[in-house]
Amino acid sequence: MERIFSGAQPTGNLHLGNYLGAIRNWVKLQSGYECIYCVVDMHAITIFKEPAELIRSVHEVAACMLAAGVDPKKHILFNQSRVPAHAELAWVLNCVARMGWMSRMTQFKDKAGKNRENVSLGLFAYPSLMAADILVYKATKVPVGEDQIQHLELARDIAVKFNNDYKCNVFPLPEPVMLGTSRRVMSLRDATKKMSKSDPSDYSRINLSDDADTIALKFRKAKTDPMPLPETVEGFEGRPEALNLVNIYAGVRDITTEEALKEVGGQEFSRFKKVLTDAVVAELEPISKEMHKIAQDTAYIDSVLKNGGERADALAQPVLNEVYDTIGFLRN
Ligand code: AQP
Repeated sequence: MERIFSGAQPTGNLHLGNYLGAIRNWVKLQSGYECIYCVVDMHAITIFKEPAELIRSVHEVAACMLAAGVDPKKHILFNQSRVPAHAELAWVLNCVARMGWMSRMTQFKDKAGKNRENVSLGLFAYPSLMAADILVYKATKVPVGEDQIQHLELARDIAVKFNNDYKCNVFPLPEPVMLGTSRRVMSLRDATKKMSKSDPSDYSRINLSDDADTIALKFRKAKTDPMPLPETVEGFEGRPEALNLVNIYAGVRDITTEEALKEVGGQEFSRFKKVLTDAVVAELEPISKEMHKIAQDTAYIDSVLKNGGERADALAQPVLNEVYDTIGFLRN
């Protein structure tokens, strides 16, 4: 059976983009693949985070994954720092990846902005740790949102260079898996930017923990334009906010944008936003309730993550040993 790896950062509340772009697909893929899902706490410290806040976020993100339907018995759910092989392989991959490759990563450019000289070395090396996350399990499928495609291509480039440099075939090449219409959910305040945990405005995103009233308020305040919704997709030209809201509707209903327009095309935003709110609340409310319940029981979450970490470690260690043997590290 093919193996899947994917992760989410504990950097704040998970949002509708994380859910539609990644986590909902993780759940679907559980039938048909051997899945390893990870709360990537080592990635989260590339930008400073208070330790107590990091612990709270790891619990919250794990609770959300469990509430959404990740099955920790049939599959593996753990937090990254429990498995040292991620960091160990990342060092090897740092020595394979090229500075020029890393410098072209748009997420680094976006996050570092004008502050490039002062961001952490970890933020720059982030994609190499992400490559290690995947390759240390020889995972071949990686469900991600569109924003992570460039990092995944880099992981493939690193795997190819490792195999070529050491004249071996240690790493299979991982491929992205993107399902549904919500591969890139955009901000509710500025539809040219992706919906993100780190956006300073809470009105830019729908958090999975938001209640029905908050979701309704955020959609009421979402940026729109004065025209009614178009009847066909061509009518979205120059209307990114309209396209984003209709795509969110299509995403939660699990239908195409064209099918969504058959239902809501031509509606005024005031009417459509109510329809959209009802659809999003119907999808998120059960998850949000379950998430609040699970989040109360941190002992349960810790036991899931510990058990998952032990099982992940058992899969990762032989791959790391193979890498060390390949590159000539003496270990006996
Ligand atoms: N807006 C989005 N639309 C679709 N998919 C998205 N993902 C993230 N944002 C969107 C997907 O969610 C998964 C987990 O993402 P992550 O936690 O690793 O962090 P990220 O991609 O950096 O997302 P954020 O929310 O923007 O976090 P911050 O603000 O902390 O950087 C990934 O599969 C991602 O593609």
